[in-house]
Amino acid sequence: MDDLEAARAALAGARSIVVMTGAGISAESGIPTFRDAMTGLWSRFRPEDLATEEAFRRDPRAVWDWYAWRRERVEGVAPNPGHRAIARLEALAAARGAPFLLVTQNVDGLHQAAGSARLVELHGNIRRVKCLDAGHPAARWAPDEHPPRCAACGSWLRPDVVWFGEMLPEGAFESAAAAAADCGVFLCVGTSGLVEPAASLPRVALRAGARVIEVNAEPTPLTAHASWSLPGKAGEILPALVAE
Ligand code: BJW
Repeated sequence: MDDLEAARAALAGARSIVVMTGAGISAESGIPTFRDAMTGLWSRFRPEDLATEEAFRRDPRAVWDWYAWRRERVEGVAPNPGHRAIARLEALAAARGAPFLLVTQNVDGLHQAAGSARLVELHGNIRRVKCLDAGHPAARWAPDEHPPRCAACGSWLRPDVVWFGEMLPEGAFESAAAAAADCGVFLCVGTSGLVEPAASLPRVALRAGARVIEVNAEPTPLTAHASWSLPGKAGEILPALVAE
């Protein structure tokens, strides 16, 4: 039995499943990853210049415009076969009564668009906007302001994503960690495993005795510890891994 076969059998019979995804799963939908040398968003921009509250306070226009550009890009793309395979995995798990949780670091909403329902967004969602001071959600804003102001309190609007140095959404990490500590199989897809605390989740699963499957185009710090490492593109491997 090769690794794909063995991993497929483990997934099909798992008593419970946690899937964690990163930017790699959306790469084949046309969304640049963060750290890939040639195409990563931050090969052109330094993250510390854009994805922190300090950066936003220093240059609110540049940060707002960068996220506006990315939001537009996200709204113009569709889920790929990798996203759809994960939604199918959730349906198959539900059909046999196995608990399932998808934990995504992505802010693009493509898992929901593919039909995933049981999911936790660790780093927020770029399609939502809230105000900087009070977190008031905003559904519309003045398009000619960069950034616009909150209608409720007048503070700047910002994307509802988690920047470096910020806490994750309340309860998000706790739900993900509890599921990781109690799963039979943990499937980790398209993440470099460099950003904490998300990167700790496969380690939590391994310590609890779960089988860990990694799908990634490149080796990561997890690769040597995974039960099965499946190198390649998520959009090609996941449909084969989740074949009925
Ligand atoms: C493919 C593919 C294909 C390509 N198929 N694969 C412990 C130790 C050290 C530091 C810390 C620590 N704990 C916390 C920190 C600080 C910090 C941190 O982790 N820093 C590191 C850089 C070291 N963490 C935080 O600040 C977090 N908050 C926190 O811990 O709060 C508690 C706290 C608060 C205050 C003080 C102290 C503690 C928050 C982290 C927020 C991360 N936010 C971002 C931006 C979101 C908004 C936005 O979109 O702009 O989230 S950063 C960015 O990285 C984004 C991603 O979700 C995240 C992870 O990236 P990901 O998904 O792994 O993407 P890449 O590009 O890195 O990797 C892509 C992978 O795909 C590659 O492996 C490719 O090979 C692969 N691939 N194509 C399959 N087709």
